[in-house]
Amino acid sequence: MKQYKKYAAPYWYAFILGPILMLVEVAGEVLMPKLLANIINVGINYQGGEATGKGISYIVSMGGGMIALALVMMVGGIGGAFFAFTAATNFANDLRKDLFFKVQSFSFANVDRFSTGSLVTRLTNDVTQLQNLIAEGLRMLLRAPGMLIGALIMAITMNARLALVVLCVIPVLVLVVGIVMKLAFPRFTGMQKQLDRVNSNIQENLTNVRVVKSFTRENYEQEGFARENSALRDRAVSAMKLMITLLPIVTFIMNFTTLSIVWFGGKQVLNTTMEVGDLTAFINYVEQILMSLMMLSMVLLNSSRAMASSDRIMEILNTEVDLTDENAKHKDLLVKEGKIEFSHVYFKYYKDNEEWVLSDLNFTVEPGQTLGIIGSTGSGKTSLVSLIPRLYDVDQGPNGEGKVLVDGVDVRDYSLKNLRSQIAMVLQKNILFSGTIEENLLWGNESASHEEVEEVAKAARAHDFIQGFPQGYDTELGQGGVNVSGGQKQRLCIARALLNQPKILILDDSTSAVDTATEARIRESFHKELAGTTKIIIAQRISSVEDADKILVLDDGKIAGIGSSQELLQTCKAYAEIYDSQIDRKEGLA
Ligand code: DCP
Ligand code: MG
Repeated sequence: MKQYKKYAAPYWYAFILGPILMLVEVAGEVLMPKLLANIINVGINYQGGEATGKGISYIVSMGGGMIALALVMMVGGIGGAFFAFTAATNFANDLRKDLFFKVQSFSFANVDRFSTGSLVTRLTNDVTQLQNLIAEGLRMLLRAPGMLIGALIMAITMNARLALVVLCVIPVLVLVVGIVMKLAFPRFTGMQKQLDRVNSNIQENLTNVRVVKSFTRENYEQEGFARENSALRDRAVSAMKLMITLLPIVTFIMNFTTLSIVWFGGKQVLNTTMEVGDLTAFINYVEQILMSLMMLSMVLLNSSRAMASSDRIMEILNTEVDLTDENAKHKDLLVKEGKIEFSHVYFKYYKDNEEWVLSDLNFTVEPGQTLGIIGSTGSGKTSLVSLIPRLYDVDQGPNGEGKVLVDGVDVRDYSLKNLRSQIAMVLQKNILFSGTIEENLLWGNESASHEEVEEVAKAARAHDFIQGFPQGYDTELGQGGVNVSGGQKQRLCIARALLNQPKILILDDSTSAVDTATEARIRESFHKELAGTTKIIIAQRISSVEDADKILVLDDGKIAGIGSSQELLQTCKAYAEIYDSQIDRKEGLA
């Protein structure tokens, strides 16, 4: 609750005015039957088949009062609803924005823990649940208790004996509503959880619709979705069944009460201990009392739904971002040279695991040099390079603190912004965003000119095929870059990374879909145009890294060998094996 305070604080006036204006409406509602009673009792005073009251002028003035009151009520009602919605929508807006920022600040490790579907549901549906509760709550907060208390007081002062009937009915009603709610609570919580599953299912299937189709799994996925979807329906129906029974039961109790009032009240009227107008008003008050109890129970019920949502929102807000630069010693330091040093580096993704993903890595890459990394899948290549821009942090190894140093400074001592702005990394699973090609390339550096964009496109050997499109650089890319080929996409991603003129460039298997001839030309332009940039190239093909200054052979998270291709052929058995297998294959194909 404390955490929500800051979202409510800027709109405090709406949070206060909403309920207060609703109270104005309630006050009118409670007064209305009294005025009606006055018209009947004093204005008409129908007795013995004749109206003996004060007559038409009194009735008109009372009626005028009722109209004025109705106007005030209308202003209160409209104003109250307006402020309640203002408060709720602004609260939700700010909260959603903060949640989005929070998710953006998540480290890779944080993101690994939530599914995308669940994050989307939390930022949309769960926030909406809270918003609805606030809008409803603010309107009912004073309205329901106000009406309950107001109507009770009016009823008791009007006829205390008759009010006893109401006082007897209230506990019965509270009991019925209580039982229904106790049964409904878990059903609503279950419904919300199931909604989460449906949303996750939709999310996953829509994002991966291509994979689903290529494996012709549509039927299977449809069945799966239908199952989750009907489970949601069943849960909604089971929750609603209770709510549906509640209303007729309450109506029955209300009718029964009205009947009792008419029975006892009618006797009093016949005995002339009660006036006809009072009886009419009394019935109105009884209805108001029972209605306000209903409203209260509805708010309680909805709040139980919103509480489940609130927990899920809090889970995001309370997630500790485990990778920050708060303790960085040199916040203003920029990466100038691009020297990379690994010293006793140990790393694993799940801290409870025994096995290290990377163990005891020691090596240095001088500024401007090219380091090739080669190794079987799962050997830890991607993990190794992720440590350089601090996508993950080094772990405490068995023999002391390991470190990744850039220009001789621990990467944890740079500000994240300064560190990452100088390190361009083309991820293994890279994606483009919807927008034009030029817009996508500008991600690397928003202030770059068109000439600069063309230059990097040429360096990445993307210029020619971009020119081949009818719209050239203004070609619209579909979401994720669906309308370019795999190799074209990789070259666009490389160009995007180059635009920032990074000190360190990391390519994680980024030319795997590019033909060898084009790849050789990309390497050639790297050689010419990125002479000062330190380059790390992860590849499956020996030919991609053969001419690197150094090649690092990774085997099961350990360095199996490091050196030039010539040296490794002599000293590293693992390298020689990969070399032979690939050269053999080439000859076999020839
Ligand atoms: N791993 C993990 N959690 C992640 C990523 C990886 O537990 N978020 C595990 C899977 C592997 C090991 O870490 O056992 C090393 O994974 P890498 O991605 O570093 O492996 P490579 O990049 O070498 O493999 P590939 O050539 O397939 O890209
Ligand atoms: Mg990898």
